[in-house]
Amino acid sequence: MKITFVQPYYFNIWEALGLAYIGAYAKKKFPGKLRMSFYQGYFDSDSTIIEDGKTSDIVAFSCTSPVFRPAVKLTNAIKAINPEVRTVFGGFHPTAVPNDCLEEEAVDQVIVGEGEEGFLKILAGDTSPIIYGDKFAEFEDIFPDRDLIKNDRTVDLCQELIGKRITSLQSVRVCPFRCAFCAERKVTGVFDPKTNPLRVRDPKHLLEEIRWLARKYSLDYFKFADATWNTSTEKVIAFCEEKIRQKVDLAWEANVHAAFANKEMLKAMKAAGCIQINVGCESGSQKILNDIRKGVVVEKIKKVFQWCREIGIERRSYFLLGMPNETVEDIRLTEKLVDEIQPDIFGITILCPYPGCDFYEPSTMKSYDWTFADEYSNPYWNTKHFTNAELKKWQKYLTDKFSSSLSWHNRLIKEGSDH
Ligand code: B12
Ligand code: SF4
Repeated sequence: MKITFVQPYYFNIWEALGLAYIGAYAKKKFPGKLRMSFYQGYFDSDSTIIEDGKTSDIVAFSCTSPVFRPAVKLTNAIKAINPEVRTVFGGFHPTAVPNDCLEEEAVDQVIVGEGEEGFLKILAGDTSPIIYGDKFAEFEDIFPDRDLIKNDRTVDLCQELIGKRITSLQSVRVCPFRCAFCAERKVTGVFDPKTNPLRVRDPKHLLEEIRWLARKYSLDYFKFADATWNTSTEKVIAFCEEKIRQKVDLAWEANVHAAFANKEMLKAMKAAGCIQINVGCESGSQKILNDIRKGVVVEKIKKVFQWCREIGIERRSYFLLGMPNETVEDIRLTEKLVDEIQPDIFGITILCPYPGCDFYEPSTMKSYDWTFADEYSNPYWNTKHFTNAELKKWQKYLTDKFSSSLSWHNRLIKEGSDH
């Protein structure tokens, strides 16, 4: 059976880790012969993708909301040449709005949730339009197929853009939080210690993959793609101790939730070569943090940044404007917090009501084209207190004020608006 996997074009990419897991699992479990190829819109032209797809049995697309339309365009082109090709859509967007995806004539099947088991069902002959992917139980035993997703290309791209050879890994599935603005829980489900616990990889297994990746791609650095990396002190310490014991001398970074962070954990991370933590601070207003179920208090955010400064770990902060109850006073509190914590990298976005988050309202938003709308610059959001233009003004004010430490994406927007 011939399968073409596609990550459609987007200007901001990383390796298609989800497809790498699906490919590895299919190779391991499917009894028949598989010929799998992978294309990534960032590197491969539409014509290359269509050329390969038109002779495949299945063409499978990985979609966040902004890449859904480009994926449909490719699907239509492939089906126009060969209507026999089966087209499968998976990832965050199809998971959040499966029926909307199926309204596109050229979309045959949608997988909701994690893709490994669901895709295997398709290979085994299931032709249902919507397939529910069961929890991927073997996550802790398998390595994603990096050759399939041509991981060397994104590592080379990192080297070209930032001078470091970087790739990312997943160490845990399920996020213990359920923030209102985030679609994370759609794919792996809402955390529940009994029915949907965290699935954490054994540090030995994780380090085996890191060592292998470091050799294979001559890495300088690695990142954890996990939504929340520091899910417990035990997990963090076990990984850091094992990394030191195995003498894996590679620098890294991770997304850290301030509520779960403590000084002991951060010290262990520093000792194990962690260079940077990325923290979703979102707001300096406790009222707003409570509203969005961030699960953290402002004072704790301040402490985490203070500890990291003392310990010598760089700090990246993500902030978010446009929560429904946010007022000028709340934004001023955010500004005050940034002044106080002095992040090394500062990012500020505007809420984007993607399908899958609490703010997505199908009756009014179903027709939105997300292709050019992201949380950095979207025309789709205003609140009772601010118009879209006013939110953008505040974003500009803050990016101007903290311009010396802007994130890459915010710098792009600032440069665009300054010219
Ligand atoms: C790391 C990350 C990034 C990285 C890399 C993303 C990438 N791989 O291209 C960077 C920083 C580049 C990034 C960029 C963006 N991201 Co991002 N990102 C993440 C994050 C934290 C982890 C993604 C990841 O690697 N997961 C690990 C892999 C193993 O899981 P997975 O990709 O979900 O794949 C599984 C399933 O989704 C499914 N699946 C996926 N594809 C397919 C395909 C088929 C055929 C099937 C059957 C199943 C299937 O099966 C996979 C295995 O179980 C997620 C949140 C999260 N915790 O998942 C947000 C998330 C995916 N990102 C999001 C967004 C919005 C973006 C951006 C638009 C942000 C921006 N403004 O630039 C871009 C879009 C990038 C793109 N190419 O589409 C949203 C998506 C929401 C939505 N409704 O679409 C998420 C959910 C976060 C959020 N805000 O809620 N992101
Ligand atoms: S914003 Fe971060 S902590 Fe909150 S649910 Fe999403 S991934 Fe989890």
